[in-house]
Formats: sequence, structure tokens, C-alpha cells
Amino acid sequence: MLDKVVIANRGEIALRILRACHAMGIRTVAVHSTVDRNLKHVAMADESVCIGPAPSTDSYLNMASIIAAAEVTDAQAIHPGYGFLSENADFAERVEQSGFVFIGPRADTIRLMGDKVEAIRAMKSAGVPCVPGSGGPLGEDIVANTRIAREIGYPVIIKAAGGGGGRGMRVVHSEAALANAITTTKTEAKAAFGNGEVYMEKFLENPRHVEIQVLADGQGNAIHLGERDCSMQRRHQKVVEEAPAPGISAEQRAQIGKVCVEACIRIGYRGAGTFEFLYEDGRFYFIEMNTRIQVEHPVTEMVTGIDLVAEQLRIAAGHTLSIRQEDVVLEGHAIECRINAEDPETFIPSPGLIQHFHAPGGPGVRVDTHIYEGYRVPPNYDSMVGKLIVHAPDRATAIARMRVALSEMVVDGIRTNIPLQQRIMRDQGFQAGGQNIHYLEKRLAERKSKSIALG
Ligand code: MV4
Repeated sequence: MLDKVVIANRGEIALRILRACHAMGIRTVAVHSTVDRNLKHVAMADESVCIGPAPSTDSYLNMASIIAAAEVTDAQAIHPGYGFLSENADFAERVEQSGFVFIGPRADTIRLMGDKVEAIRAMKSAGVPCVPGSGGPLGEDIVANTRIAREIGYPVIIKAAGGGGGRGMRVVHSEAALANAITTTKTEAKAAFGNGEVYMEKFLENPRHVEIQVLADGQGNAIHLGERDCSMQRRHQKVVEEAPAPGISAEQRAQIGKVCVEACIRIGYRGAGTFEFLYEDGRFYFIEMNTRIQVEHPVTEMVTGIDLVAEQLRIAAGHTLSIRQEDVVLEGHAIECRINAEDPETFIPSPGLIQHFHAPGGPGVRVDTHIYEGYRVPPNYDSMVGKLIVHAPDRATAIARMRVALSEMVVDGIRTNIPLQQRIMRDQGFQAGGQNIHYLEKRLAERKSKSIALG
């Protein structure tokens, strides 16, 4: 097994990684920015290294500082968590060239999935169902592009090859708007990602966001751990996630899961990964692959009983997968509410001092958070300060448990989105299940117009 791991992240995920390491007898090195010296995992780590000032570009994105921290502490491996450098192929490459293990896929796999055109090409040829589209980058010829759009049928969406996660996209409803949309998306993509390549897909109007979790050892073995529904989102930020996805049958799950597993084996995938799909009219359409552990991984852990971070560490240590597909059994239903330090009405970030904190508890309740009484949420990073996860025999019971847990939870001193999460848990549409990606934003817009109308 690995003997010492650098945790190249902060907040709740750094604590989650530290817990997995310590449970496996692996020593930990916390790397942190100057404003983060009071993070909970920094206090718990075997060693800690300050890697720079508050701005993440100077600390959590500073590749040289993080690798230097691994060198001075004589660590063996680096866990990137999510965000920051987790999907940076150049970082993964530099980590390995410096003689450390990158806890994630090979650098060339990360690079492949970072180029959405190439990722779709690879997945399509591996038999993964994709959205009808250009099947490659768009050229300059507007006549050719118009023909592609006509074949796909309007509306279409123009996406940047270097984009992803909602950045660099434009919907086109008519032929008249096509040429301009392509030009503008290209220009923006070149400026934002240094890559002006764009591609075209059929625009699906009312899909759900359903993703498949996989684990692969890079030695010819892969399994899937079922799906998560992440359709409850606002501005490409997930708000609530759940597993399994409402209305997906065991047969459908096994079928799409098998396709993902075969694709993993085909590309020699290593580590934890997520296949992102749009799901509409009973069909899956691949859009992107994430090559990291994700924020919402706990809902999968709760329904499978598998510790995904521990599996990442075992795979990084060179072990073959010890879990067989037939050993993956889904039990019950899990829901995660992201807890953000933000105003529940305006969504404006609300950093500051946590004056009181009471974590909820009881059967099937899990709290993944780094906050504590007296902790000051800095203004420099993402506003997510924790995740509340519940597990129950069925979805209705999970919602009931989440309602109780949210009502028990006290985070005083800052504003949080707990009131928003309480409204979602009481919402009839959410309770019905299976809402699409536009549902939450529509409900929020309705509420806003009502509050204006009522003064
Ligand atoms: C789409 C789409 C509809 N049709 N592609 C947004 C994030 C990026 N991962 C892909 N996204 C979308 N791609 C086609 N062909 C709608 C979205 C989309 C979306 C997807 C998942 C979760 C939330 C979303 C919110 C708006 C748009």
C-alpha cells in the first residue's frame, strides 16, 4: 500500500481523503494556502505545508509548490480531489515525471477526455451512445456546416471542444442564426480555452442529467456502480444529487453500465470516473467523461457500501480491482444536499465566522464537512462548505430523513442555502422524482416573480 499521500485540495474533500488514508494506515500531508491554515484536515494531517497565498492560482493551482511539498515530505503519491488540478493532464504528467503516483487516470486519458471532440469520438467507437452530432470539429465552410445542422435538425447546440461543465456553448434555433453562433462560439472558445475548435450536437430540450460511476484498475478490469441523478441544478451548479436515478430499471442500469465498463477497458481507464449522460425519452446520450472523484460520490457510496476514495488509493497502489460486478448490489436510496455559504434567496456568497454549528445525526445520516464552531469561511474559494447525505430503504423515507436532518442542522454566523434545500425537499415536483435539468431554475423563477407581484 502507499505509505504517504499529499492531499492537493482543501475543505470537505481534503478531509474525506485524509479519513480514507488514515483508515488504511497511510500517512497524510496537507498542503494549504495562508488563509487555510485553520482547516480541519490540516490539524489532523501527519504533516502540513503552506504552499502559497490565498488566491488559488498561487496555491492550489501552483504545480511546482505542490510537487515540492511531496518532495520535502518524502511522500509517494498525490491525490488531487476535485476541481483545482484534478483534471489537468499537464499536472498529472509532471507528478509522474517527478517520480510520484498521481491518484487518477494516466495523463493521456485526462488529456483525451479534456478534448470533448476526441472524448466523444473515443466513446462512440467504444459503443457508447452519443447525441446525434457533427462527429468531429466544425470546419470553416458554412455550406457544409448548414448541411450538418439540417441533417441533425434544429435546434442544435454549438459546443467548444475545450469547454465542458456548461462553459462555451450556444443553442441555435434556426439556419439564419447558425453562421454567427459558430463564429462567436469559436472566438469565445479560443479566448477562454486557447482552443477555438467547436462541434455541433442536436440540442435536447428537456433532458435529465444522469451519470454512471465507474472504477477501473488500468489492468483490464472495470466495474460500474450504478447511476446518480444530478438534474437539480442552478447555473450548472448541482444542488441536490441522488442514487439511484428515479425510474431507471435494473435492466437499463445493467445495459448502460456494461457499455461504460467496456469503454473503460477499451481505453485502458484507471481509477474512479464518471460517464455523464443526458437522459431523455428513456434513452442515454453521452456528453462528457469526468476523470476525477466527484462532489456527489457519497450517494453512490451509500447505496453500494463501497468506499470510492479507498478504492482510488488501492488502484493507485497498483492493486487489481477486488470487487466483482456481481458483488455490486444497490440497496435503498441516497440523497445529497450541498450546503453552501450563500444567501438562500440571492445566491450571493456569504463567507465569515461560524458562530454555532450543530451537525444532524441519526440512522442513515452522513455529514461531510470541514466546518466547526469558530471556523472562518474564507471568501477566496467555492462557497460549498459541506454536504448532507441521507440513506434510507426507499426514496420517500430518504426525503423524510433529509427534511429532519436539515431542520436539525444549525450553521450560525453566515447565511447558508439550508432554507432552499428545505423548500426543495418539500416540493411536490421533487417528491414526484425524475424532473429535468430546467426544473429547479423554473421553480426559482416562479417564486421570484410571485414575490415581486406580492411586493
Ligand atoms: C447539452 C444540453 C442539451 N443538448 N447538450 C451543460 C453542461 C455540459 N456538461 C453539457 N450541458 C448541456 N449539454 C445537448 N446536446 C444541455 C446541457 C445543459 C445541462 C446539462 C447537464 C446539467 C445541466 C445542464 C444545464 C443546462 C444545459
